[in-house]
Amino acid sequence: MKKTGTVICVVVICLVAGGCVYAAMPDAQNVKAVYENATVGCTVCHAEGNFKELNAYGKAYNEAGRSVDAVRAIEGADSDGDGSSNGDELNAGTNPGVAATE
Ligand SMILES: [Ca+2]
Repeated sequence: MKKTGTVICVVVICLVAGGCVYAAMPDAQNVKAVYENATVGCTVCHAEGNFKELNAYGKAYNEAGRSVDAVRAIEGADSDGDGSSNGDELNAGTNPGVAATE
């Protein structure tokens, strides 16, 4: 019984994580088109641990139109309010949607 629960848990985690990656692929590619060296995972746009919720960068990107032009349009903004622009953060490999990242 315990093994069945573990298998179900692993399948659910893979579906959730894979679903995020699959659903966000065009968005990740849009960011990579502008910031080739950016580390682009789910949490660039989504809240940590709650992929149904967008963080500040994700909301700005969404409102700007979810495109390569949207990435460029918000690169000078500081969505998470940590003093570094979204573009500088993506170049540096930090998360533009979470102020606590370095
Ligand atoms: Ca910032």
